[in-house]
Amino acid sequence: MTHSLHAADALLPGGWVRDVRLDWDAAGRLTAVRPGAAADASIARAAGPVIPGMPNLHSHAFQRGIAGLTEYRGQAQDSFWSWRTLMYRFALRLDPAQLEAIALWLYVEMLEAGYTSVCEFHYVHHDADGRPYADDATLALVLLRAAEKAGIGLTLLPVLYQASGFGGLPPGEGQRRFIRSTDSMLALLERLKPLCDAQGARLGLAPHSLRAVPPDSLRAALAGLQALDATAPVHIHIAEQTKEVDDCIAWSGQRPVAWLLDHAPVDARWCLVHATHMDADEYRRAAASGAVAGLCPTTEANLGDGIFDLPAWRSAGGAWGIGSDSHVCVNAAEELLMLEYSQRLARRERNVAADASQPQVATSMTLAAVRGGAQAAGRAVAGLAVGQQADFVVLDAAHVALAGLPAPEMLASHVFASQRTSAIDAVWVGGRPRARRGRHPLHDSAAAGFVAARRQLLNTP
Ligand code: NGQ
Ligand code: ZN
Repeated sequence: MTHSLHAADALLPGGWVRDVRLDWDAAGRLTAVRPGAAADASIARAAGPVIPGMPNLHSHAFQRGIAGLTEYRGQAQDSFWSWRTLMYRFALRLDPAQLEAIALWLYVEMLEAGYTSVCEFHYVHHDADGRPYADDATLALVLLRAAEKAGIGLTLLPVLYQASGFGGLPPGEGQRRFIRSTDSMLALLERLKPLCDAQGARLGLAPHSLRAVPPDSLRAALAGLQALDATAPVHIHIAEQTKEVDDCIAWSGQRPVAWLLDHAPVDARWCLVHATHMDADEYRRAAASGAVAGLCPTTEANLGDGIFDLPAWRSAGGAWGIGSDSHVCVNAAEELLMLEYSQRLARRERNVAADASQPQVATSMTLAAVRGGAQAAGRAVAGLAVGQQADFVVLDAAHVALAGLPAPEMLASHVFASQRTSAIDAVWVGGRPRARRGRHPLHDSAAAGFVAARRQLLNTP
């Protein structure tokens, strides 16, 4: 088994470096990262620039099954909320085998597209009637299995979901598969903890949103998590839609992010997913809390959420990462492109997410998103540095979009000018090759399983 790689160009946490030798141990952790290393004929050479693997900080695996199926106007004004109705309908039909087929293909796609780990925000817990499965962890186990088969790193975030709106409004029928008491959530976490540990997965908790989790439950669930693992990640959807902001103000007199900062111990363990609609004070306070902003640019565009103010967040020192969320796009490079382009469109500027210390925008964004993604994942996946996992992506230097360019422009072309084709040669997770020449070994079988599951689901009344 290979434990070393020579990269003519590698993107280390501080920037691009020439002639880097990477060494890792049998557990897949980097033990040495040596710039200026002499090429050694006995060590494999990367086929192009080596960049850190991207953690995907937000995924609802099952939604891969409806990607592309809600792109029609169903009523006079389609919105996030009408999309959600269609998505719920789909969630009600899913069985465990279908979820497994969808998740396996999704994770294969993620690996081929440069994501080396994923935070799974998992909220379909029960059977179609809303009753717990005989083994209450059934669908969580499906996700653990799919991640293990594909070979992607996992942070599993079981979701607490109890209400349909602020003030503890009772859940709707369409939400019956999501609903759990706080005690049953804590029992689920206890059951999952050793299984996650055994797989090298991290277990955290996701209160779905302030809409779905009343304050008392939020407090009790966080206390239970604290007892189980005081450093476990906590993810929450927040301030994604303006209606959520308005409803939160009507309920509490405060905007959602301000409310959360005042009522929960938000710190670096937290990932604020979307956080699209914040005022200037919230940008400053949320960034200062140390929490990661979980940006999902293509889903946020797809659902008409609004535009996150990245310069405000960056200037407040905020950490951020990217997620593919509803999976209308499963491609780390395209998320970065969408994020930067939304800023350009809103501000009529270029290269917004770069600065004097790192003027190459694709480089600057990749490094920031890896750092923030690793923090949100609660795993040692923060890039090419000793002690981190050997999770990396080798760009294809022979790809037409990249050939003959310097390494920073190769990454820029991968992100901004690869015409939606992949410019990835190989993807490694924990020191093991998961995709070669852009393909995962399970590509064909997982794709066939996915197509069959989706066909079944479309034919289910
Ligand atoms: C979700 N998805 O939980 O899947 C949400 C929609 C909600 C996104 N926000 C449901 N992208 O927020 O109520
Ligand atoms: Zn989400």
